[in-house]
Amino acid sequence: MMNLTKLSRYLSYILRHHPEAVGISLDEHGWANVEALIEGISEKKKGFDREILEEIVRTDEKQRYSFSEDGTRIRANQGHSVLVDVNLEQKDPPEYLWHGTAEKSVSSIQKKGLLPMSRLYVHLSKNAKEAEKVGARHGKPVVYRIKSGKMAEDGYCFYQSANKVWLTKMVPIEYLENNED
Ligand code: HQG
Repeated sequence: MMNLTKLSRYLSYILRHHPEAVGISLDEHGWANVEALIEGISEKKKGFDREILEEIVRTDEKQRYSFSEDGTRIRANQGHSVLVDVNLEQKDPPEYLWHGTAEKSVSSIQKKGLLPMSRLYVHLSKNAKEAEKVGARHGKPVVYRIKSGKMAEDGYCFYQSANKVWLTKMVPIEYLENNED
């Protein structure tokens, strides 16, 4: 039995960052050909097949992937470092969103605001609890509350991915609040 969580991570790595790792490419909208992907992965992970891929997509806890309607293509819904346009929906954000980071990034964030770093967008969470989990991936978590409603009023664009993750290009410092403020 293959470890689906590990495989899902590998799929993220391929579909968001390194399609060339399994000898495939993404089109401008982030789509990979399903057959080529399966062939590429199965060269490295014996026994990987369409059934397993479908199970990962169906059961992924954050619904990270989507198949095209005809099932011939697959893409990650968000999180890319590769420059692709996944047809994000532009949407008015709630008054507040949250961002979890690690303590070690705070001094830089206080100077420059939130930047996408290696990804195309800054990822935001819909509540503090979720943000804390995201931050803990990088070290001792620190949670910022973002004045997203005010940002939108001031003309900044917000997007929601197919799996409902809030994204924006950057968050200037004046829209950041944390507990120490
Ligand atoms: C930090 C996961 C220094 C930022 C999660 C973060 C998320 C700065 C790190 C999604 C900075 C980038 C994305 C600045 C931001 N100076 N550091 N000016 N601005 N940073 O992994 O948001 O499970 O690229 O705070 O749940 O942690 O993969 O972004 O700590 O939704 O689907 O730079 O990835 O989803 O790290 O995570 P990341 P993230 P998945």
